[in-house]
Amino acid sequence: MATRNRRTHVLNRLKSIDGHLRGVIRMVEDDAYCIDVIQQLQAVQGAVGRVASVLLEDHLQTCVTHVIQGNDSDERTRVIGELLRLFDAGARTTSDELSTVADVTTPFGEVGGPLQLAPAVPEASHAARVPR
Ligand SMILES: [Cu+2]
Repeated sequence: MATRNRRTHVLNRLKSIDGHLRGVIRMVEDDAYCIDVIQQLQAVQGAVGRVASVLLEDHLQTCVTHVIQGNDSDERTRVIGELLRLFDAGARTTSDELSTVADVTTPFGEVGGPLQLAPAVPEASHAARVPR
């Protein structure tokens, strides 16, 4: 984490996501319609992913750049290996999910941006639900 500004930015985003997730918890406690809950969870997932992207960009701009410009080849190999493992883990995750790009405005504030669809939910769990 390079700068205090960036750290504050990330913390503010995480606190916003925390508030959003608490709202989803309230929806479940209030027995909200399944699809509404899932849409809010997708919005949370998207927001979490964007925070991860901010952190990755910062890591590339600071730690990785520092190591690449240095003379320690072992450290360079280590940092590149870390990034490759991160990339592989992300590729495995996203290939398991359908993804789309959409903007979502939520009852808990603006959470627009890329949206990942959750894995399909068994039809039976929706059978007894009636939309409000
Ligand atoms: Cu870093």
